[in-house]
Amino acid sequence: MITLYDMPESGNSYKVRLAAAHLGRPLRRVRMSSRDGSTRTPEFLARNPIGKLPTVELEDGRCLAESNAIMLYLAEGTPLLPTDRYDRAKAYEWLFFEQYSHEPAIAVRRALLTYAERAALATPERMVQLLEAGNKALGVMEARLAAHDWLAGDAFSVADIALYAYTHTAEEGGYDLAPFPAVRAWLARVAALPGHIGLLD
Ligand SMILES: N[C@@H](CCC(=O)N[C@@H](CS)C(=O)NCC(=O)O)C(=O)O
Repeated sequence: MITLYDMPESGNSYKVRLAAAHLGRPLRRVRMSSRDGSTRTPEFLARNPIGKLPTVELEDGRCLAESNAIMLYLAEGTPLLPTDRYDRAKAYEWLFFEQYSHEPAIAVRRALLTYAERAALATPERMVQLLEAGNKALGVMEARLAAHDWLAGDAFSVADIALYAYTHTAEEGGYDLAPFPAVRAWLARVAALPGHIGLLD
């Protein structure tokens, strides 16, 4: 069985758990945190030199990091990865968008507001800038979802899991989802799928 080095409240770790749940694939979970030094131990750095969660250890002992890479590994050959070449490339497009334009605003603003030890980093200028960047990312999702049920192609995929992970907790980062009705409808659609699990399940 694959071992997941897991941070329960982190959307990045949740992506892996949610993808595995949809695939009916059990994971052995090792609870860790970016906040208690456990990602800085020599044992963990041997598995992932960048010291970040999630990281997985495969059955043969090889390790893999980066939430979206791990999801792609799990999704290979399953309905979570579109078979059509263009739709698959669009799924990758959303994964890169998530890492560059969405998570660095929406996840970071949530961490600044909810992790007490990061409060000093939440300067007014930074919070405004993160709010603007996150709203821009939500606007990009809204434009797609206003006309389509799913982000890539016509079926639920790794793209939806990657974007769901931090969009569904965006309000904890101070984002107002009222101006994004198609995003809200999509969040409900994802949560209603058979196999869905919550962040803290
Ligand atoms: N791009 C990475 C980001 C992973 C990441 O930043 N993980 C955080 C928790 S959400 C972490 O482990 N931080 C530990 C540290 O920076 O020491 C991914 O998608 O997996």
